[in-house]
Amino acid sequence: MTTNRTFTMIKPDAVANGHIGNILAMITNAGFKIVSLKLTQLTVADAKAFYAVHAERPFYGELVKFMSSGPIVAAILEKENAVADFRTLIGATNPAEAAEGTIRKLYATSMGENAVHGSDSDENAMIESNFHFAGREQF
Ligand code: YYY
Ligand code: MG
Repeated sequence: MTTNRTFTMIKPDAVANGHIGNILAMITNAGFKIVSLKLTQLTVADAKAFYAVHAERPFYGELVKFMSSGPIVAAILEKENAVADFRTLIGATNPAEAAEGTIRKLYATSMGENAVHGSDSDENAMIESNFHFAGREQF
């Protein structure tokens, strides 16, 4: 089932560096509608659970530490073909490899601190959205 929705986080590096407004503008200018939005912070336990799929990877500890280190913006976005189009808008995981004009190219600090998250499938978009937002917060 395709939901035409994806889930994103503006990560602690981009929030700390003052990029919330510019990143949200890029997202809406690219045709995404914001259907849920909040400034929040993950606990260590939240970050471990959110990234549980990466638990065996060598970068997991750093990832959990970073993602719980400061406030993030969580959002659910709606657009036709949302998951794939949003991955295109954010660019490659490693900002050094991200295409010109992508959010990570413009705003990421490093591979680990790469400014934004984007869901990788419709199924994960739904799981991640429900992790962060109650049903009554999803418009
Ligand atoms: O989906 P995406 O965020 O582009 O990458 P993932 O492979 O899902 O990894 C999640 C997250 O982990 C990534 O955004 C940065 C970090 N990471 C890392 O620090 N080092 C790696 N070699 C791979 C990923
Ligand atoms: Mg991923």
